[in-house]
Amino acid sequence: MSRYDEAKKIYEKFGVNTDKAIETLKSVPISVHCWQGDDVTGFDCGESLSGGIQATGNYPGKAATPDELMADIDKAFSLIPGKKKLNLHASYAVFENGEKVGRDKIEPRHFEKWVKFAKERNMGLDFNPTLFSHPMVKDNLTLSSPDEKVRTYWINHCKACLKISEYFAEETGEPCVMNIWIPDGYKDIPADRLSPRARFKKSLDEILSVPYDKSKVYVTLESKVFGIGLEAYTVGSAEFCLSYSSRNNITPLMDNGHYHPTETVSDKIPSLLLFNEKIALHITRPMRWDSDHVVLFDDETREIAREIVRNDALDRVFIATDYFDASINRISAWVTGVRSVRKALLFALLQPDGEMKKLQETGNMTRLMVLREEMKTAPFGDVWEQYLKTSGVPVNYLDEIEKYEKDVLSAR
Ligand code: RNT
Ligand code: ZN
Repeated sequence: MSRYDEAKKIYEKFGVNTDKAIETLKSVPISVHCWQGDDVTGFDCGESLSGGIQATGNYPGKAATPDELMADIDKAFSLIPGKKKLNLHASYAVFENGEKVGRDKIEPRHFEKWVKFAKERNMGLDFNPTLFSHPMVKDNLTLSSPDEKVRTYWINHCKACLKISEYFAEETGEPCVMNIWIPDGYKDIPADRLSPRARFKKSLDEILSVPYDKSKVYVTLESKVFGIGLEAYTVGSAEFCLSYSSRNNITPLMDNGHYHPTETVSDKIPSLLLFNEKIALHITRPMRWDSDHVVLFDDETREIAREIVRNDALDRVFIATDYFDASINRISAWVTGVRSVRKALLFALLQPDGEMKKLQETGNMTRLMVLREEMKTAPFGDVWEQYLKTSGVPVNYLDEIEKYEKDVLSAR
């Protein structure tokens, strides 16, 4: 009997069908961020990374052109199992023949190359306006700036991004999630916390006043607690973003690096599911701050996955990754992180949730604890390997990446 067959039997004893878990997992899309490939640099204006986020490290071989980034994405995606979408930022616009336009004037045609890339790979696209790393970010403010010129510039940018998102959805035949995140905030204690938020609110109203096809584009709003250099005050706080989203029927997005260290996104998921048709996630790994470390198969990633799976919400949660490590091979970082999310989802699909819920409802917390611990050492690895094999990707991915590093990356 193969290791998988034995594992299957063991899980059966817990009332868990491993074949079914594997099949379910295959169709769950994960939106993979393009920005792991080049440390969030983009191609449009050559400014260094700002907005209170940081990619640290200088591992050689970083993608510097659209072609390089696309080749790296291909390499990474060939080693990542399951259905994928590609998540782009506006700063990844491809300007050709010496043309260059401001972010307030970008058009679908500046993303034609990406659409072609996605279509050839049968993949959907998600999108993000880029409100950082740009000279029009004034005093760390964009949509909440007191300077009307600055605000208008970024409002027009977001409006342009809505059009591009619609274009993505139409071309790829898959809905596009467009996520708005602004870095706006103050390093030190502000004199007025209300006015910037009032301006952000008005700017969002203006952006969303443009009609767009809500069955094709899901606008999400991402909150944050603080950024580097913006420690005292963040305009787009959790309360602001949640309230705005629910009042305006857009989708809230939670990034698990954006909360106080003992808060967990896993605990927030069920609350949001009760009040929203859809919710969105940026899965990352914060280490002491919003450090955007590569996602691992750790406790909180598993708990996030479990809240999605046991609440039967796989089709209600837009799952995306968001991390950037420049200190290790970037392609390996990509693959390890996205595989970890998948692994967590498989782990979640292999839990006897019905039994566990019953134990909780009947107050048998002793047995619940013991069962939870027992499931941790069930032969998960064998089911994971079966999933990889039946998804057409190798179990070991590093050899191939090391070869790619030698042949391609080291020549850059
Ligand atoms: C920043 C947010 C945001 C960015 C990306 C690049 O703290 O998490 O989602 O990481 O848009
Ligand atoms: Zn994020």
